[in-house]
Order: sequence, then C-alpha cells, then structure tokens
Amino acid sequence: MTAAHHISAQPSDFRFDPGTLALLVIDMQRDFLLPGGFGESLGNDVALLRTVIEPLAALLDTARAAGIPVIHTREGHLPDLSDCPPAKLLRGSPSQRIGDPGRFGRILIRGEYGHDIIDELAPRADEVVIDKPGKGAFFATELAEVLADNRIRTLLVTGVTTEVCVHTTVREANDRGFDCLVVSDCVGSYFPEFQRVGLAMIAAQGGIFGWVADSAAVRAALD
Ligand code: TIU
Repeated sequence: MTAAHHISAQPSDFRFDPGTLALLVIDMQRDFLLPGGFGESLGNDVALLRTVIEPLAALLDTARAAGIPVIHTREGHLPDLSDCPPAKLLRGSPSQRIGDPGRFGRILIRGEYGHDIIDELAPRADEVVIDKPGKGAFFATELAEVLADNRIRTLLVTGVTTEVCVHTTVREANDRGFDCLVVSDCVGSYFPEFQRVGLAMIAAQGGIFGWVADSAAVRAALD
C-alpha cells in the first residue's frame, strides 16, 4: 500500500487510515443478479447490474491482497417470514413475492440458493457476512458491533442497488460517523438514470453523504 493514503475522489480527496478501512460489499446475491430472482420479479432487467461483477471482483482481489477487511451483506428473510414487515411483503404488485418459489428457491429467503452471493464474488471463509432484513445494513443487524470491534471508521462501499440498499446503508453509516467512499463502477442500478443521480447525490453539497471515486482510483491507492 502507498504511504499517501488518499484516493482521488468527488467532491474532494478521500483521506483514510488503512488500519481503519474496510470494504463493504452489499447484496451481490443471485436473487438480484440472476434471472428468476427477486430483482426480476419486481420487473427489472438484471443485465444492467452484471456490469458491476468484473470491476468488483478486481477490487476484492486488491483489498484482500492489501489486508483490508471485507464485509459482505445479504438481504433476506427467515423461512417463516417473521422478520419481514407486512408492508415490505405486500409492497407493489410483483410477479412473485418474497417467500414465493423462484427459479433459485424461495425468493429472498435465507438458506436458499438464490439468496446467496454470486460465485464470482463468493466470500472467503475469514470474511464476515451480515444477513439483513432491511435495505440498510445497520438496521436489525450486528454490523455496528462488527465495525466497532474491528476499529473500522471508513468504508469503501460497493454492491447493489445504488439507489436502494447502497444509499440506505451509506446514509445510515454517515449518521453513525463513518466516512464512506462509494465506488462508482462497483455499484449498480437497474435504472441508468438512478445510477447517475444516485452517485451525484452522495457527493453533492460538499459530500453530504460521502465521497465517490471509480475503482481504478481506489485500487491505485491500495496497490
Ligand atoms: N429493488 C432494488 O433496487 N433493491 C433492493 O430491493 N435491494 C437492494 O438494493 N439490495
């Protein structure tokens, strides 16, 4: 790792202490990225999200080589749906609801094939995986405790989708005092417009929620 410890980012250089940095990989699950899962059941074309896989796999390699802790999250629910608020279960008119049978098992249910992380980004045995019932990674999870235990203060945030689980998590983290850098080509949306605006919203107003940089800039700082 370089001695500089800053990443060229928007709206300003992102300065970090490598000892307090972690890579957060949000919800890179088959249910969001493969046809037949939750994302498609909501009427989305999953192809757009798949552009994230290659740059994120490369960033994972770099982070692991640099000894930066990697934390993965998965959105999903218990098989009896007791942790799924009725409002979430009944929202919209999807072709299949959470818990219904999908191509890869019951949609967004823990333990099902579709709920797990895609093979290309599979967590290593020593990496933390946080199961979350909501869009944010802090709500009803042990994430805050894991970060405190590991003295993490700064987060490189990646995963899907930019305007939903990434945004919610970054806002939660920002309110808890974490500095977040969102890696622009390692987050994805089903909607190109939301991708563009979602990233702009983070860095606007002097970095109201955090910083934004592409993976080339992040990897250059970590190599
Ligand atoms: N629908 C959508 O854009 N996202 C989600 O439901 N979850 C996550 O973003 N992970």
